[in-house]
Amino acid sequence: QKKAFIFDLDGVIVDTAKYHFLAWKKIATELGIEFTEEHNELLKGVSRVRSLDIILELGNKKVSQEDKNKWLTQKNEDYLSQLVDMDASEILPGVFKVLQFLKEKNQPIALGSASKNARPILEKTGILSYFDAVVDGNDVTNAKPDPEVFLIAAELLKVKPEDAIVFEDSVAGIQAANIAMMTSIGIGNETILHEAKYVFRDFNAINQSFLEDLIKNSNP
Ligand code: G16
Ligand code: MG
Repeated sequence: QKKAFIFDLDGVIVDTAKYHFLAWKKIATELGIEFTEEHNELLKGVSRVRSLDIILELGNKKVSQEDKNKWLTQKNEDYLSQLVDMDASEILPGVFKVLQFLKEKNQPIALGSASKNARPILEKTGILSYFDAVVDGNDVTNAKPDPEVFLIAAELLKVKPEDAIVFEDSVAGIQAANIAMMTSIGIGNETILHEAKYVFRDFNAINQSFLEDLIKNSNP
């Protein structure tokens, strides 16, 4: 039986969610907008452009397109400056073990990320070769919770959406997987990710028999 295993990037494979947060927090502060970790949940998995709009909505603020572009550039430069020294140590716990296991079982693996910086991150951390397909923010027009990114990934892996399994740390990403009729697996807090079919604290909490069942069963 062949399934497709689709991994989100930020907050699932690498611990970059914190860098996104810090960069947005700085901008919110400059704009005089309160921005907490709780607000930040709304931004996870969401495109850069939409993220800025959400922050402006939170602060009831309107700015010109020119200013928006300025903030977007600043956000990305700040974020990228955090990634300069990035290496395999930024890979989250248990990720390698799961990728390795799926490879041994000949299961196709894809990346499904909203980020336009996904490829350099996979390269820097040395895990690009695990992925049979990479779909990121440069390949889609509709951001999560739209399922486009995951549907393209399943198509590239030549697997039906019902046979795809998605690992996600964001509410928007879980919703996208559910809309696509894929099996959604939340990585993180089970209260925040309650819409997911399963939730695990991290990949170390996922055992091999659970993965074997996913491979064997039709959409459980
Ligand atoms: C990620 C993050 C989001 C970020 C988005 C765009 O998505 O979760 O916080 O805003 O990508 O990233 P960039 O500014 O690098 O293009 P994912 O889907 O990998 O979690
Ligand atoms: Mg994410």
